[in-house]
Amino acid sequence: MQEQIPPGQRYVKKFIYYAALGVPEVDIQSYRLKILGEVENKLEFTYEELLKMIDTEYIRDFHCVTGWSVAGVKWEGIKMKTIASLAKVKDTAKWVMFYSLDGYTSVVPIEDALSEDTIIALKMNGKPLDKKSGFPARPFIPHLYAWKSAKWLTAIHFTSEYQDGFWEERGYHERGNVWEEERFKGEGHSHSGMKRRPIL
Ligand SMILES: Nc1nc2c(c(=O)[nH]1)N[C@H]1C(S)=C(S)[C@@H](COP(=O)(O)O)O[C@H]1N2
Ligand SMILES: [Mo]
Repeated sequence: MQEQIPPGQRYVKKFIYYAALGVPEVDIQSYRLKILGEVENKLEFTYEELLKMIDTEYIRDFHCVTGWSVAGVKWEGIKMKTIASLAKVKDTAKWVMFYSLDGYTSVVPIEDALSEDTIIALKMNGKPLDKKSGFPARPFIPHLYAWKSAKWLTAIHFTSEYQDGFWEERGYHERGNVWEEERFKGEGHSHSGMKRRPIL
């Protein structure tokens, strides 16, 4: 748990579910999570393999850029650092693009992707992610806004060049740090207040 709520956020009791491109059908038998791009070892994991790799459990809040936050969510998943060391990420990797089954994408800087608390989440509040929460997997980075948490995750692409994801293409921030209010591109520490109202 954090000691305080980030600026401009308010707590709500329940998650508000978003599926900008719809909720996809997932066939868990053929599902694979792929790790590719600026890595020495390209990898592919089945859902069973991912479950066996769970190495992290913690309680962290979840913050949507539109201003709602859910307090005290229990998360279980695999540290991105664990996955990165198996894949042997090259030092040419500067960004990570997350790809979802529905076509959604989100991008984060390598430093945030590999932070101590960054996980590939498989369970929330003691249960596998349910269908609308992104089963089987979604990245979770506690200090970034939740649009970076791409549901129905199918690939983690380490890249040397920046590329917009779904919401970044629509003006949302390259990093999206909740403590610095990086909602839209060009916003952050240096400014006070929002320039646009986030509506997604
Ligand atoms: N594939 C996919 N992932 C997504 C989204 C989406 O529309 N599609 N919305 C994002 C946004 S803006 C938020 S706030 C969270 C919402 O998570 P929830 O639907 O589990 O509440 O998912 C993020 N991940
Ligand atoms: Mo969001």
